[in-house]
Amino acid sequence: MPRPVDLRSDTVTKPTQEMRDAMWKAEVGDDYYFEDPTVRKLEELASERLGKEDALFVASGTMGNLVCIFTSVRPGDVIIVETNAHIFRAERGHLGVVSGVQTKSVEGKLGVMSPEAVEDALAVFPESTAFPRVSLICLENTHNGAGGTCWSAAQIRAIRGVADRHRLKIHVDGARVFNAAVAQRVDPRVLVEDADSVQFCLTKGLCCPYGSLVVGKKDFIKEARFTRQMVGGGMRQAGMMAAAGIVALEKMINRLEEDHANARLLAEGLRDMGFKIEMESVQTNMVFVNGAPGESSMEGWVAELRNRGYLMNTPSRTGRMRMVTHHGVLREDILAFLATTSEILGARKRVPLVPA
Ligand code: TLP
Repeated sequence: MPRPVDLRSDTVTKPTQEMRDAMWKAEVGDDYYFEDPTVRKLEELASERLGKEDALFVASGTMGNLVCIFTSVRPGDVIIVETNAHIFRAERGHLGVVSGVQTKSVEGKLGVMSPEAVEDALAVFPESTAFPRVSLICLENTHNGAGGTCWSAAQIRAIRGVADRHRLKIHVDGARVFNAAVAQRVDPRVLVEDADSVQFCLTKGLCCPYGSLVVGKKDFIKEARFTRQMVGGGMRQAGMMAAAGIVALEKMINRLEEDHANARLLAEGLRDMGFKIEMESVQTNMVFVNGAPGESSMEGWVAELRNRGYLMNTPSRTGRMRMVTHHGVLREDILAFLATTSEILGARKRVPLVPA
């Protein structure tokens, strides 16, 4: 029996020993009074790493996106989102509930919207009395629903051109922006220089137990701090959590490359066995499988893997399923996973698992 491996998400990563030590020893204070030195250190490090004026520590990616969007819009505004954007599909509707915005979705190619498609979407809202104001374009880098795919700096620059022509702001949901930077071998600053606001998560592949950061201009972060307070996100001795974030930003980014290599190994191995995988979408630490080989079913395969101790997502109604590599998944685990899959498929040829 191989060791249990969790391929559901990179959110399952656990704090490293170095993080636990840093948390234990963290110097703390009441952040409401700006007296937590460790939170301040993390915010300074985040703004420096992303090349922005200031940063704000928030509870989660969802809170980071919510705070940025609420701070950038007025109720009734329209925001442009990609069809499968996380903020639109998977954040319990805070866009409507909290910010009171409407969304105009634009279909991207592997999650990347073209400037032409964004222009077309904007054409629906002329500047005239009856029409709502469009205020913000949201990008997701990496794009989770599209497969963990990357926006390049040039693609973002093209959207900046559109935003400038229409006087719009750009928000980047950069939950995994360091994966995008590592995969493209660029400084993360390059990927966010055209954004007005960015949120990134410490809790995905970076192994932290808690938190995201919002970065932007000083005035924006000042307003964002009020929004965070409004949604109950004000913090006290949060330096305990921020301490892990500092270790993440200093030590955990370069190793994301290993996760990407493992995802590639996984995708190629499954493709070679006949699984349906859009290889173009395998750019970082995610592999989306769109179908099992031949007569076998995704459900049957996943059930067999679960019986053997693998933690797997449930395939969607269309049979699509995401697997994510991270700090807790080694190259040997991927090789064992592929060997197990091959064994399951071999057995299935003799005794069909799922009746026809
Ligand atoms: N993504 C999670 C979940 O959807 C639960 C995952 O497993 O991938 N933006 C993006 C692009 C995200 O992928 C996520 C979380 C968030 C925002 C929200 O972050 P949290 O979970 O910290 O609120």
